[in-house]
Amino acid sequence: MKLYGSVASPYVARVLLVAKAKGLDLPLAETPGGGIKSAEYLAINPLGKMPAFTDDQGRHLPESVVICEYLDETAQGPSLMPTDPYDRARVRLLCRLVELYTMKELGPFFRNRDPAKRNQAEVATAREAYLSSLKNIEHYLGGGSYACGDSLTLADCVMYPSFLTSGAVLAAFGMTTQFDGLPKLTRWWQAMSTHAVAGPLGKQHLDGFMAFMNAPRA
Ligand SMILES: N[C@@H](CCC(=O)N[C@@H](CS)C(=O)NCC(=O)O)C(=O)O
Repeated sequence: MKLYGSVASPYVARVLLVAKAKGLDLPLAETPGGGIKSAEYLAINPLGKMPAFTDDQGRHLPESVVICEYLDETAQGPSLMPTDPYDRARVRLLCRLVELYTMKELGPFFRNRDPAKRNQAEVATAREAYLSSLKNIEHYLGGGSYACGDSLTLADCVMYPSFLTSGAVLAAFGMTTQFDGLPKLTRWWQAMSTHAVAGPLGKQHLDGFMAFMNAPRA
């Protein structure tokens, strides 16, 4: 069993967080052929993105949330899905809101992170959409410490690295307090930052992401 990719990627970090929360040893592997667009890697993941996962039978899976669900269903350790069907739906919904809106709206910020080449109109539109995605997540968060209750679920594992990444990107735009006026997200952030497994994994991800952001570009 192995995971291809780098902990600097929020999509990879969410899978690593699921594995750690399950108590599963999931080693990170270098992408073969020198990168995610190489013929060797595309044979494993034709989407040409990280992560990709290979199970014990040598079968491959792309897409981080799909991998997270597969690990939750197949590995020993505490289930990361609630038992109540509505709560399960809410976990899937939160994962989807992060995926379809929050992370999508981060794209324009990431592309415009160089102030000298910034498209202000594109950033202004993304800012509205990004903040609106946060309000929707706030709406569906539960009343417990974590996203859906008082123990970790897949939603927490997907959300946490995503918001670490977005926090780092948005800081460059003066948006240093993502969760202002969003009490449930504020409380959730505190719980995640101090969680015994999520806290250290989150730090590892953020260190890697900052190194990636600060690396000199050609
Ligand atoms: N929906 C994918 C997104 C993965 C993704 O976009 N990964 C980035 C790294 S953070 C990547 O590989 N980008 C390269 C590319 O899109 O060409 C997932 O959840 O696994």
